[in-house]
Amino acid sequence: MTEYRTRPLAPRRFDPAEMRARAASFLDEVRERRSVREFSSEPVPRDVLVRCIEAAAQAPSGANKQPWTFALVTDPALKHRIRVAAEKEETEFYTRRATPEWLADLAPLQTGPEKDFLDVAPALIAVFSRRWEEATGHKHYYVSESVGIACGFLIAALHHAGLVTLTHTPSPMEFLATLLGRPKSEHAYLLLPVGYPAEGCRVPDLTRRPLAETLIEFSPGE
Ligand code: IYR
Repeated sequence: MTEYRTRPLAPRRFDPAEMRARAASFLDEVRERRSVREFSSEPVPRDVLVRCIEAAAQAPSGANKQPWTFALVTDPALKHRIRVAAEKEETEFYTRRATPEWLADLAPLQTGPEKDFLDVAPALIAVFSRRWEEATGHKHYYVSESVGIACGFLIAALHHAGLVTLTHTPSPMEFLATLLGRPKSEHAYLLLPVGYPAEGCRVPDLTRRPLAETLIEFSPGE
């Protein structure tokens, strides 16, 4: 029988008071996170972006296949080509593909086909999901769940580092794999412009559903 190596889990126990403080402070921090569409063009330190991507890649994944690739694009010419291709799809979306109901839901966000943030933001992170292993053709498992979790880590890491981002999903996004020369096995999952907010940046005044609508609980009887 094959013996698989294990190692002890590094203990991380906090007393309840400290747990409460940590949970509350994390909540405060994520509560402050907002999707941003008005970016400053100020460059961001590359090593910070790389660290955040490394944090994203610590996410759990189906059978630990880590079915993701993160493309970090800071080249202005390439960002511009991405913008042009994204705006082509978005124009199609806003003028033809979107249902009236969808457009009505988007109205408070004041979005439209113009995506200047793809030029202005100093960095774009294109996330690709890897549906199978290029070398062997073996399929990966729970790919979109795994990549979604990694993107959650990435968004939280960027916010924690003091950067802003937008989960941008021009649809369809095939142009990204083409422009960035990705293999057939990879599928564009998310496009994140990253940077600092523009001076005087404003965001829609949105709130989250109350916890009572979000959480249902099944506790042992009294
Ligand atoms: N992809 C388009 C439309 C869009 C769709 C949803 I759902 C949003 O929450 C926001 C935008 C765009 O990026 O404009």
